[in-house]
Amino acid sequence: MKIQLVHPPVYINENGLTALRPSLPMGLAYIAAVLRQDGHEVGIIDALGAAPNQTVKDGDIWRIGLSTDEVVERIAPDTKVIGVTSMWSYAWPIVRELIHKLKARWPGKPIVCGGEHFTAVTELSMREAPIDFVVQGEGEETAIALCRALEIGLDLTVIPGIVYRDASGTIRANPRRDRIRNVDEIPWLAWELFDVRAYVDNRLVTGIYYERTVPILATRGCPYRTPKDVVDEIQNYVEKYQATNFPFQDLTAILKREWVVEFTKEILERGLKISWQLPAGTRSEIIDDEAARLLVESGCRSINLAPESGSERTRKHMKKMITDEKLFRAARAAVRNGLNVGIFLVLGYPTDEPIDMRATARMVRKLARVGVDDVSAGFFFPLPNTEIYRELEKQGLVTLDDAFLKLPIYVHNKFMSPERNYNPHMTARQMTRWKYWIVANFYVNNFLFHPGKVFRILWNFVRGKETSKMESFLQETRRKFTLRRKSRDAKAAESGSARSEKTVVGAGVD
Ligand code: B12
Repeated sequence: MKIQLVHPPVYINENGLTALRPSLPMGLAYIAAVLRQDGHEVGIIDALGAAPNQTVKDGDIWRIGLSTDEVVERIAPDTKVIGVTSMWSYAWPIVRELIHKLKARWPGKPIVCGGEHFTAVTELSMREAPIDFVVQGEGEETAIALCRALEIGLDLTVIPGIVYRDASGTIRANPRRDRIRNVDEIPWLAWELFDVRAYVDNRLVTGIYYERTVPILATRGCPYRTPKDVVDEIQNYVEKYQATNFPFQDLTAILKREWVVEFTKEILERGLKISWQLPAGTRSEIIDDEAARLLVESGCRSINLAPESGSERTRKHMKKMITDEKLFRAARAAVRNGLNVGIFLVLGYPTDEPIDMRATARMVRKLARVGVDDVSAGFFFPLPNTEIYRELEKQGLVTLDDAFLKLPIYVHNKFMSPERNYNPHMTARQMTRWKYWIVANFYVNNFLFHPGKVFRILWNFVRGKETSKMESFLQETRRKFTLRRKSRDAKAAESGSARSEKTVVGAGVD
């Protein structure tokens, strides 16, 4: 059966302070692999990969990728099922628009949706868009079962993991499917159906930019793939695509020490000359001198620690188990062994008071002195279907509308705005001041205590290289600046030639 899988366009916040951008859709590439293996003909319409430089202003942010109309037009008429992925709820207004257009243009083709967004806010998605099926959670087994059922007309009520409309239009949810236990048996991703190069060349990658990049996933919730299987996959990309850099996409890729040791040894034994990174938060309990040394020897370049706050009280509210002692032990070991270390902070959690912000400022000063490289301070936003969301909902502070869903795209804005502030103890303006104060505390101390870093950053800026988030930020700023200048020049040239054409025409008339 012919199935068309769609990676929709997404929002991007060009005004944000960070270089955080969307990247390759791993979920869709996994689904493509299993459906192909099951005998289907799978086509991909990747709005981002097909037009990585196409940005259009939409309110105070931008859309990136093919337009929704362009996506709809690319659907092959003989397609039997359309699959749509969405990882982020903030992209819902675009995805919803796309689904409406898909249904209007291709009313007979069932639309199957999957990804973290659809799993988190299934009901709202089904209510607001003409979706036929949502696949909840891990999608491989459910997608196979559903597509088989659609192909030969089997009973849908027995397929775990799907939400659908019955004959009367009522939304029905079947029981959830168990997680895949033998994760090594999941086929590797079908990257050959995507333009991976387009992502890499346009810096649509996670982590620090080291060119030939392919993302990697080591876990599926709790189950870990065996280190051998992960390294086999890496080696395959090295041989097939001459890839050299592998950012892990797992929320916490390394939880188990033995896993890290075995993984790094496997890379070293095979003599793979690669770089790899842990862009999401890493459990600091794992990082001691020995672990950090193994990480560096096997090519790990950067890790991130996620204390989120310097205040023990706030961390307790967030249910963050990290202690200062473990955080600093990990930071020291990582820095000593030559890893690039970033720190993630969330500012303005509803319980945060000025005293907590001061504690965060104190913590980042100390981390800067230890030699940590970067700090990333985002404003707090509640995600739908989380505990804090339900608490705020009870207090009547949140409504599940577009403005709310779009909040995360603004977390790295230059300024906090009053309507996005969920903190009753500080105004948006105060929050903004705290952000700059905390970031300044970090970098001033960092540069004072490690003046060599200033020269490294400048030198890398000049030669267009990046080894830290600050350097990525500078390269990204330069890139934006050059793009803007080019588009200004092109517009000026266009209006110039239009003017001279007019003059020529005018001359003719004369
Ligand atoms: C890696 C990652 C990133 C990477 C980006 C990777 C990328 N490809 O673009 C980075 C670091 C850039 C990132 C950033 C952000 N992220 Co993020 N990220 C993740 C993370 C850790 C893993 C995603 C992943 O690749 N998973 C692996 C794949 C295989 O799983 P999957 O996508 O879920 O796919 C499976 C199923 O969903 C399903 N499926 C998926 N698609 C389809 C399609 C069909 C047709 C079917 C049938 C099934 C199906 O099958 C797949 C295989 O089992 C998730 C956490 C998580 N648990 O998923 C958060 C997560 C997706 N991120 C989240 C958020 C909020 C963000 C940010 C908005 C945070 C912020 N404000 O800074 C930013 C936005 C960045 C931006 N664009 O500006 C939230 C989204 C919640 C929501 N409802 O919106 C998540 C869920 C984490 C969380 N806190 O709960 N992120």
